[in-house]
Amino acid sequence: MPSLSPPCLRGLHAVSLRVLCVRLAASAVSKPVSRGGNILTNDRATLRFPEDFLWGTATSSHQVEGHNTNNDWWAWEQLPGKISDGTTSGPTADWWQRAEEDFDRAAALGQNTLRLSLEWSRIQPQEGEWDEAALGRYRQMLQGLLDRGITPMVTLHHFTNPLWLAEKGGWENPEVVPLFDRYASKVVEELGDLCSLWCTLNEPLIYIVFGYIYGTWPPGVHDLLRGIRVFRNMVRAHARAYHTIHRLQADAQVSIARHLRIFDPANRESQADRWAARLLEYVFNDAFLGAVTNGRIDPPFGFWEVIPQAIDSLDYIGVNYYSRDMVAFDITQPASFFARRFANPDSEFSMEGWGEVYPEGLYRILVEMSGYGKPLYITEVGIPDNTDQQRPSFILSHAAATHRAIQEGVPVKGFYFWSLVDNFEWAEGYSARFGLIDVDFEPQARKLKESARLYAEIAKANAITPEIVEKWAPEIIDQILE
Ligand code: IFM
Repeated sequence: MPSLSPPCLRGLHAVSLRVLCVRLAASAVSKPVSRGGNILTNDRATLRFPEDFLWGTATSSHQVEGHNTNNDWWAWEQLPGKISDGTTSGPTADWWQRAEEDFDRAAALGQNTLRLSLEWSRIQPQEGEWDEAALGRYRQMLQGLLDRGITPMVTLHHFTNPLWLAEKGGWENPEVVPLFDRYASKVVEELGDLCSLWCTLNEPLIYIVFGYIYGTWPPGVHDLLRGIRVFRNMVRAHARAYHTIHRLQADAQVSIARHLRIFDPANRESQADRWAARLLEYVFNDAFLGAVTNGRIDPPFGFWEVIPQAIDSLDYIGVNYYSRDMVAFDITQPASFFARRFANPDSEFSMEGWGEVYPEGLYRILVEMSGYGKPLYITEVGIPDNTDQQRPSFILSHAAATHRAIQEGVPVKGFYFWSLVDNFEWAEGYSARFGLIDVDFEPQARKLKESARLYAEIAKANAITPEIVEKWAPEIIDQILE
């Protein structure tokens, strides 16, 4: 698709230049200035993080609140065959009643931030109708976090839509732009005194790919053109809400939590594989970020259309990082942008079907994203691990990758592990557990996993010490500590 090259490469040259500067700066100084540092203990370096670094966890309303019956996901779950393990979200972690109990646990674990999302369908159960009690409950939750010394980060849209919105076409309908703006402004008017870190949208490309291309999430569509419509409306909705939030709150920090993946060519010698990997990287990682930074919607999402409101509409970049895909060119897969994706067979894997464990990828993404010249928050990083065997070394290796980026001058401000508690994992139901805290959903019983204790040691020390690594994952000490 040669028509892609000119605009996407133009955007990239500016970013790549800044990435190069970060790398040159890192190689020119032996020690970083006033950021995290290295201190030698027992012949191994302790990796210290910047003083005001945020350590926390991320969640989303539908995955933890329970009984969100008024949204499109609830309706979808009730359809036979939609959830792989046959479950429905049901009460999930019951945060609508008992979030504060888990906030206590987060605070005891040394976490000083928590990312949660608001459920639009609770706040606005019908078009034009606000539920003051629901807003009151969110007030209570946010105040509860602040009372525990936990800084909230609030996401406005994390995959679920009120039924009334879904019925009028959801994100395909351009009306969603003013509707989302109204919702955002109501939230900031009501809750803005309790929070200044905002994510308008969570993982827009994941939402589009699963809902409109694979069709495994609501609305269950297989239609790239309809997905493109959603992309454009999401850019517009984000841009408009960005300005509204800033009008209402001078010190707001507003962004999007972007799921960013590494796409590496299966065969680096193959020009076709390199091209296919680059194309996926552009479509999945870069196009949306390009639109909300330079305001331009490029092919295949639009024809170099400029949306002035979208220009420079990110105050920071929210990075959700999970894994990498190896990419081989495949002429038979035009609908997948001529790409066949698979996990690197020579690597460590997480649970079947969830791909490779690749901490280097987080470092690479952070360096790449630093090219946008904005602060970065790792708004999610996590692993499905039902036995908690891999999670401790995963946390250590990904925190170390973050430290490495900070050492090189990348302005990473916080690390939100996905997730605080086990919760409803969308089309996988309860078959994939991501929590630091084990939840037995029937009696609503909690049990700290070992990885929660490890994460607490890092958060409380604001560092990765040799003792921590020796205790929790000695097998990777040589990889992460000098
Ligand atoms: O559970 C999801 C979350 O809702 C969005 N990011 C990825 C997580 C794990 O799949």
